[in-house]
Amino acid sequence: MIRFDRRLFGKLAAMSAAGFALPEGKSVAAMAGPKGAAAASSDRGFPQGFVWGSATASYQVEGAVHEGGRGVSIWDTFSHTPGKTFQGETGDVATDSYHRFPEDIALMKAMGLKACRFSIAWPRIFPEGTGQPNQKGIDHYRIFVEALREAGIEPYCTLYHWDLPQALEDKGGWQSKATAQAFAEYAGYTAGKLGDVVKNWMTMNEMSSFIEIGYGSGRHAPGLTLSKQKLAQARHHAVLGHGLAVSAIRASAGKGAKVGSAESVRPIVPAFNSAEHVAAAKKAFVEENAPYLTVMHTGRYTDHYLQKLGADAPVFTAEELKAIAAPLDFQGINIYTAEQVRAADNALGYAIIPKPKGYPTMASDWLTIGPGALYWVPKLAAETMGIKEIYITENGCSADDVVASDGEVYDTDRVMFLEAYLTQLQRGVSEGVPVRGYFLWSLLDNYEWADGYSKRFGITYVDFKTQKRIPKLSSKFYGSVIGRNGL
Ligand code: IFM
Repeated sequence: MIRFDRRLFGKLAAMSAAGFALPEGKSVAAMAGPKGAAAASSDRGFPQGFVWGSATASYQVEGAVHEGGRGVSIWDTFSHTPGKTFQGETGDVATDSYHRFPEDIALMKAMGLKACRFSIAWPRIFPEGTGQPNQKGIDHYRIFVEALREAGIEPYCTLYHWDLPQALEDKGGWQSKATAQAFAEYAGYTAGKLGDVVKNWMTMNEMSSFIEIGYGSGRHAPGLTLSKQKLAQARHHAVLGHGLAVSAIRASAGKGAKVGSAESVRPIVPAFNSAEHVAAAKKAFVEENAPYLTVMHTGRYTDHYLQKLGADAPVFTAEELKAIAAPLDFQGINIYTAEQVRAADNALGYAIIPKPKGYPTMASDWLTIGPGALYWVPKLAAETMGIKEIYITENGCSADDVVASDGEVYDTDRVMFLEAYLTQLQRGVSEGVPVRGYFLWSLLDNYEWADGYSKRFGITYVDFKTQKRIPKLSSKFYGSVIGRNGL
């Protein structure tokens, strides 16, 4: 039994005043009940206007790789190279969303989504990466974005989600500073053409993934395993491309444009909530994200990062650092896993705890479960880097979904995952962590890069033979969260 507690009543009133949703529209007074006893806790609501969305990316869903004047991307080349992807699968067709987007938008609308995060394929706009733009590419995205708006869904556009034009890779890709400049030109051009219908722009998705996996381990396109020095330089060119693009978008997108990025940070969480582990986690967050988020928000590489690289450190100028740290309107953060950190008596003051054997994962072996990251990561980003507006631009999981005999998909494991993560997000938001929205990865099962179609991340099941879409139990769960603006 919940007893009446003046502090709880005060907290409810304050939350209500701050715009937090109470269950089913109840007022605080109504909640207090006839004798003043609180009937239920309202601690599970989100602020009014919280942005609920889903996310996808061009190469993972569009297909139609030879249509609309699109040029070749590094993922076309890589996925068609034998031995690079699961069973040689490619994104040639994917979920065919280039043609089927009206159906996808209808799914979003049925769920009550307020926003859609999608990406533009650079080779659809500049088939050769630079030079002659392709009007058909702009037309395609305009039609898509207008259809979203028509459905009452706000577009959030990412300009680079890994499908680099092959022509640029042939000239060095992210190893070359010219790619950073070409990216800024493409970003500025596209924002100029679509700025009247798109207000929220993200430069790049997960620099840390496309550089470290594409040019470091070689598991992703373009499949290179560079030396330490060349890899450090490629990282620098990626953050530089981001910074230059921020200014280019601002110059061309027109009034009301908001600019950010979507980064996959090292998802630091303290071993548990104690003063010493939290202090260690703060140090770790800055240090472990040194080449990406930290330099973007502080305008410098940390001493430790540069010392560790020694002679392999990137070559850069003060002017470039200034460009990289161009102020953002928001920071998008993609979160899947958590890295537990403890206080340590070493030069850094922290240590990352290796995952014990048998640590739980979802269907992808890298996807260890760590819901606390949705509380701690945005909190650490706000507290250590002063970031004032955050979106969770990706969160979700793979699961071994099957269609049941009644035709439904009961992904109770994904529902459990999402409920646990959203609970931690709500905890942070209710404490004032400045997260303004959440984009679930992903609307649809889609092409999961080197894993091909073997890993399903969607809240909508896709039969890749027929392209039939089946909303999973998790899409109904997500729809109910959106509908009540809370858990
Ligand atoms: O599918 C990817 C996405 O493209 C980038 N973030 C992680 C997702 C799941 O692996």
